[in-house]
Amino acid sequence: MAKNTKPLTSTEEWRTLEAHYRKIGGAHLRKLFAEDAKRGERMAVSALGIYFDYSKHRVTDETIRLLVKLAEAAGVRAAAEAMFRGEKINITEGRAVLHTALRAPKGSSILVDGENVVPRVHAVLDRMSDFARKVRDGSWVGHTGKPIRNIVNIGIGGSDLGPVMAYEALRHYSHRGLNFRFVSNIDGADFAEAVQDLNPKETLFIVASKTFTTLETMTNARTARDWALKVLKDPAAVAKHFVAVSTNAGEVSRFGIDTANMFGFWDWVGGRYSMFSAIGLSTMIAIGPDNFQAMLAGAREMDEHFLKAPFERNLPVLMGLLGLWYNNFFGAQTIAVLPYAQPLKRFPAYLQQLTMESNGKRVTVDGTAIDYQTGPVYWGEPGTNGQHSFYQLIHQGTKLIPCDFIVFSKDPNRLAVHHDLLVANVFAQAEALAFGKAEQELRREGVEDRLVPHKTFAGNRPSTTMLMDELTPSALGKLVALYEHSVFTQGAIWRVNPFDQWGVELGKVLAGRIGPELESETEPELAHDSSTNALIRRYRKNK
Ligand code: G6Q
Repeated sequence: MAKNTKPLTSTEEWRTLEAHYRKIGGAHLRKLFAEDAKRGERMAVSALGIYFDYSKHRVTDETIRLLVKLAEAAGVRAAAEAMFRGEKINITEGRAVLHTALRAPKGSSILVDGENVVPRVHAVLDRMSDFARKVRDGSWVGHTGKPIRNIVNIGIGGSDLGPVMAYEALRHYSHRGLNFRFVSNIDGADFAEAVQDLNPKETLFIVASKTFTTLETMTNARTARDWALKVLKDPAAVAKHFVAVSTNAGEVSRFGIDTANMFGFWDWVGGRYSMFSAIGLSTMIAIGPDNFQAMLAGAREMDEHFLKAPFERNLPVLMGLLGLWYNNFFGAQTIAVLPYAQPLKRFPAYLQQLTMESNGKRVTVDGTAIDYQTGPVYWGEPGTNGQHSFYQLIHQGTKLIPCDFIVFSKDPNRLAVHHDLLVANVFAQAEALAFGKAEQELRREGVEDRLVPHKTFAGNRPSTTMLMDELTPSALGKLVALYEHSVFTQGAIWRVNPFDQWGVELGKVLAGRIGPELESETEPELAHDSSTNALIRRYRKNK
């Protein structure tokens, strides 16, 4: 990463953007569109089958030029190259960051500590494919000889959110004879509900955990083993009903899973960047090895685009810069991700981890406290559902919420009536947000005076519309890599390390202390604050 001597907000590029914001920050999209009849076509980039329309953003050509200069000055290109090369850019954990190697083509070479990791990636992919085929065609049978019909993925965080999201997104491509369930929460309700209608003789558990020590996952895995053995009786059944995805062979075999049924990955794959590794085993079983390869190929195309395309036509860079523009200059606190595609219903949740765990940081890579805003809050729900819920605030509330609309031209279900209406709605929302409805228009329509303020839409609410062809495995790969690299772009400019997550540790440590205090038979001596002490006492009394 480029050595930065000046604080970010004192750099010439930042200062110029501040001045530019003062000049154009208040400009209305109505005016920007009125002044330039071609704006809607000009401010759109078409790449890799994604039509990325950013014309409804509060930017001019000059804004984009200045933002691109900021990215260049921040050394985004060199930083990306260093990541792709396998340099140990995750310096707080001393690790390379190589989720891109997971989709590198056979025959290429990426060195970590002098060793080419690409053959290892493909060796695991081959083993996964072999296993997935056997489960899919019924030749992998359970302990009693019955084929597997249910796959339960047990994992949490990065070992859950990607797999669930991808399964839901690509359900159309999934093996319809197999049921997929995902268990993550330590709350026993999650496991109990997931298996309540399943037969252990036909059920395969994938225990997905990089460390194989995560409290939630190991607790759920042990409960799953007890649940299965209650019916299957013989401990040898574990080998047929449990497989592991992990980097920790020792813990896997201690659990009783044959390491022949373990699919590995490596410390240079971060949890939230791991859905294309063996963590995607459930995805591969669902959609089949060929579709999984197509998903990897889609992500790879986006990797190449990110590395090569000029910044003003580079989708991840543009997306990152637009987010930064509102976050740092307009003071926007959140970004709404609104897929007009029901299969992407878990995409916002997946993105929350990707974006917020990555860039929710308060110090720079070298440990200096930051005095500007870093990662915004991401949230969202699929359209059109959100329209009947929270869109009111986006249209008429007091907060500025840039929106990412994601929509596809084709509907694999071929329910044309539905699809036209779905698409009409997303286009309408972006239009309404940008242009609103002015007072004069309402008066012309004869709206009563007292209602005019309530019915006015100020507009000037920014959004990106991403129009893609169809939600295929390849399209999903592109979309995920698009957001991954946009997070990277922002992280490089904000000078943070997007690849660690120390902020999740403190709570784990404190829970480890409180757990025994809740369980203990005798009254424990409590040394927390008075609020926590009172809560513990009340719970102990009532449980
Ligand atoms: C992601 C985080 C975190 C992690 C989970 C599960 O980047 O590291 O969400 O994925 O805590 O960890 P294990 O896979 O080790 O169980």
